[in-house]
Amino acid sequence: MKLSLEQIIDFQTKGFLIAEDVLTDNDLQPVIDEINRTVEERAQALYAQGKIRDLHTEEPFERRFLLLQKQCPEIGKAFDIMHLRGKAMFDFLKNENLLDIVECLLGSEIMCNPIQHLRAKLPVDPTAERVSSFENVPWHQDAAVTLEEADPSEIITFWMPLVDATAETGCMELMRDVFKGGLIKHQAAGGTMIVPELMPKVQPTIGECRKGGMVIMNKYTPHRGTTNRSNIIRWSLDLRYHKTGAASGRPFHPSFVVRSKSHPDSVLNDHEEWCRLWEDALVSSKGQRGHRV
Ligand SMILES: O=C(O)CCC(=O)C(=O)O
Repeated sequence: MKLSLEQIIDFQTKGFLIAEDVLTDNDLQPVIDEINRTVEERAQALYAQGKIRDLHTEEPFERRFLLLQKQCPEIGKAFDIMHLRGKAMFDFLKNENLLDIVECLLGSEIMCNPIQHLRAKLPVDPTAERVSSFENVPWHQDAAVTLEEADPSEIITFWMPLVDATAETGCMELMRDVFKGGLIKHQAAGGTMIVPELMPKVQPTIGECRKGGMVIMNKYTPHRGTTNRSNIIRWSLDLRYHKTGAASGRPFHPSFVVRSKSHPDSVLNDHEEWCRLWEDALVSSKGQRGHRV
């Protein structure tokens, strides 16, 4: 499926686009199955160590991890793409339906950017002392989580919920048109965020997006993740892509070619090689600054 001309113009004028029904269950289910398998493996290991008392095996994808986390937060440790390095996730990074959309905006020479996350946004806990800025991401522009080397690069974010993302479960909130002004100063305190006094005076758009859809964002579009006020986990993926050869903003982490009309052989199809690239990079990049602030 391709984006229509209207959708492309919409993205280019507002700085974001919510494209519904672009991915099918066939695209997403292998990733969900793989996450479920990891949850099961970790739950069994923690159960064997006596850290989990109830395995909640009957609970669905949207609930089980939450019920396990409540018993043992350790289950969520390093629960992200580069640490899990699953085969289904690797395949999804090159998913044809996803790349057809990416190609509409970036052309046919595309690299997967290493800034890529799987997020399990848990329902808000009113008794918690601290809110994680990974789960409850404050107002920011994605350019602020890249290094200056990527300033000339067009890096586009493709945010995809694995369950319906609504105002209740937690979705993107975005500011239209603001991207035209470029980078706004960010601060590190409270998670990388736009300096509060510099927040644009723009009425934000609530970016509800059903499973199968995606929120596509310019790297200068201010956005945040809203609080999950439901009783399910808002699982999502946020992936980024850039033109082959452009700086990724994280030179010490692996970018790789996912589509190339001119050099189809350059596409990385070897899952084990991708795992090796991440394993090496995670060791050699320890202590490296990834955000600008
Ligand atoms: O998933 C979220 O709630 C926030 C994600 C986000 O801000 C991003 O992908 O840049």
